[in-house]
Amino acid sequence: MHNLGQTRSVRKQSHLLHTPDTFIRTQLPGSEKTVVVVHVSPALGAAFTQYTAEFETGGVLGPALGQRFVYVLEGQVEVEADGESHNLCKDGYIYLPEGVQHTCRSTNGARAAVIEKRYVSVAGAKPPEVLVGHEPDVAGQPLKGDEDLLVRGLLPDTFAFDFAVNTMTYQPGTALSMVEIHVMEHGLLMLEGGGVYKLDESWYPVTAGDFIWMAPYCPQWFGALGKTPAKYLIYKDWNRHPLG
Ligand code: UGY
Ligand code: MN
Repeated sequence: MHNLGQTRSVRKQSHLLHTPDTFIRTQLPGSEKTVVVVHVSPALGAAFTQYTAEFETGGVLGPALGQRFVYVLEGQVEVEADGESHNLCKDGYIYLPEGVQHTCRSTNGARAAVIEKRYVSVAGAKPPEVLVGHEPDVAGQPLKGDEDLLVRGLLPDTFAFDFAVNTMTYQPGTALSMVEIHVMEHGLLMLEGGGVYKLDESWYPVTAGDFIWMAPYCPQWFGALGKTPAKYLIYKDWNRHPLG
């Protein structure tokens, strides 16, 4: 059924709201039985790409262009890298450095959020190695002392890494304490619950399954609504000099 041209999706200079009704599935070179929804890429002005990979039974993802971060949303993904095999289940994640040969396969089908970015090296910091984790095992840190807004940093905050991926969990009624405006861009996937996102001059109702891209300096604020916590996975470029 068509919806008479209505959608919550919006594409503006400073941000994109990408809702599931507008997702188009494509395939990437080297993939088998796996489709992707590319949410953001340099085509939109971003310095990274983020997509959702949907693996059928026995699906395989093609090679990365740059570093790759995989976060499992549903099902299981088996990753072979550096001669080791890692079995990731829901909320499991892996960081794969640029140039590391690997395969991502799902025996029984899965969905995963995938981020790729060319690595920017920095003098004095050795590039990172493969890192595997499970989000619920990461200790939540209150944001600016707010115990109702917990940030889980999924990657170590060291100069070896040129990006950060965090989850942020808001208890119902909790909001960012300020409108943020910063040089970093964001890729954000709503994992649970919902609320209102203010982006630039616009206010958007958002819910689990939505994706948001925020360009550098996009004014941003979020308040959680509803009776269950709101949670999102959020990428930002990090730890590098603004002149590159
Ligand atoms: O890390 C961040 O910049 C985060 N607080 N931004 C956001 O939630 N929009
Ligand atoms: Mn921010």
